[in-house]
Amino acid sequence: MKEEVSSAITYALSKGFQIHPDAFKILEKIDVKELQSIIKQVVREKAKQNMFLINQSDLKMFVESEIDDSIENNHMIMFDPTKKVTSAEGIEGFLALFRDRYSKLLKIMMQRSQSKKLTPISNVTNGKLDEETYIAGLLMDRRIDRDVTKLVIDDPSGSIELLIFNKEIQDTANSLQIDQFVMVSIASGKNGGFFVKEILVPDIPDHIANRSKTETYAVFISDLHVGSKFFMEKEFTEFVSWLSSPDPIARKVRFVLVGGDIIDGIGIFPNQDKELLLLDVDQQMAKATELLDKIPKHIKVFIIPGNHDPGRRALPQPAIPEKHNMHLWNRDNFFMLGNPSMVDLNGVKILMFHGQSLDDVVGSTPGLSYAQPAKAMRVLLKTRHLSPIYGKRTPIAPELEDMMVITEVPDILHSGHIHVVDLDMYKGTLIVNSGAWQSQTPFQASVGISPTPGIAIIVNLATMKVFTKDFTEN
Ligand code: D5M
Ligand code: FE
Ligand code: ZN
Repeated sequence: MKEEVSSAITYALSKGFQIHPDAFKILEKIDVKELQSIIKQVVREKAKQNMFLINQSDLKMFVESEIDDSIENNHMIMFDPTKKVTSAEGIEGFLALFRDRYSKLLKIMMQRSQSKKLTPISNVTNGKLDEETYIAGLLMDRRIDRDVTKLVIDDPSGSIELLIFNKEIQDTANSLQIDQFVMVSIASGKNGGFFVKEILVPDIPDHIANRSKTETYAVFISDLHVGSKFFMEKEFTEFVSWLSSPDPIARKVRFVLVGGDIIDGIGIFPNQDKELLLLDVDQQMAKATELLDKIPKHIKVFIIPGNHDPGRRALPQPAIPEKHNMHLWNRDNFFMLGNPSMVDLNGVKILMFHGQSLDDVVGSTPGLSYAQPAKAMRVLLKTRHLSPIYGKRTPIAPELEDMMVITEVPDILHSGHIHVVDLDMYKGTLIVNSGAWQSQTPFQASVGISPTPGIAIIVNLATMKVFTKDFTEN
């Protein structure tokens, strides 16, 4: 018997465990370099359940050849901004960014029948209009003047001010995001000017989501905030051990998606150091790496950054730089991606976006709140843009291409940032906000945010059935 195997057995025996004869065979097959940490993990798990016999099923998942490979785990990275982001382009860049936003969204809008009646704004300023005239552009301004709502819309040919008198259309106008793309049917007013007859937004079409051929599970998490005094290490460790437990669902997990805010970072908000346990980014990253490293190798892990992670803050964000977590970058089953990114898992298209812009969307849209982030995520799908509002709290880089446009309709839209678990289904797209692993911070308490931490979201990619698993219980 190999020395590592006998020392693993000795360890288990010393903790009062028995080892089933079948388990010995499996022990022999485990990579000796990992044997010690695996046996410790199994002992800890079983002791918690008051079971002191280690059998075959407790060890199987640590042996590659014992993993059920009939469960498909195909992945394709469909979009990752990491290699595409450039340095700031200055004022030229902002014009280019908006122009690209306009042309990408116009292309999406062209699939609507009304787009045949589109006219450039510069052609409608002289007052003579056809029965049905549509213009399309970005909503630059909205003002409410007693009973009249005024909109300013720009396209590359010019700018136009429009009036709305109808209450219903005013409500639609009030739910629009500033800087979003709209298409509007207009008519000339009796006393000059133009008024709005109808507002159309890009939106996603009703569709049937793609499915995995095999019953494969994907787990969605975000907002670990490792390094914060409020990071829930115990619950997070429980979650990671669950992934290698004999639980029948855990056995079918092949993907874990991490939606940003891996660490708490340094200097992200005033006086943050009072809330930190680890005072340096590399220490925080090392701790996060140590925890994530226990995810078994047959599970593919996709990680995007959030506003607390190292690297550029402005959207789109490149992947967390390699120098901070070389070990994860080098692991074959870990994929460090930018924010936002799109991955195809067994045919199911998943758009991952940390969710910075949700603060602006919640803050500027009547009827939305932090308690229901999925409703705010619906707005992103309707605008076909992950960060429509420019110049508020969400920093957006002046790239030549607007990489935040939702060009392809996702089967799942995954965000975090709000720290509240919320699920929704919108026109065939599953919306997931994956909560957090950080308990309520004093700041969140002061602004009335009640997080729901310690919960993982699990999706069966064959059926799109979704359920939650709470690791704060017991
Ligand atoms: O964001 C955690 C939560 O706190 C999320 O709901 C947004 C909210 N948040 C973050 N910064 C602010 C400010 N400045 N005002 C109001 N609400 C805020 P996280 O990215 O984890 O810090
Ligand atoms: Fe967060
Ligand atoms: Zn965040």
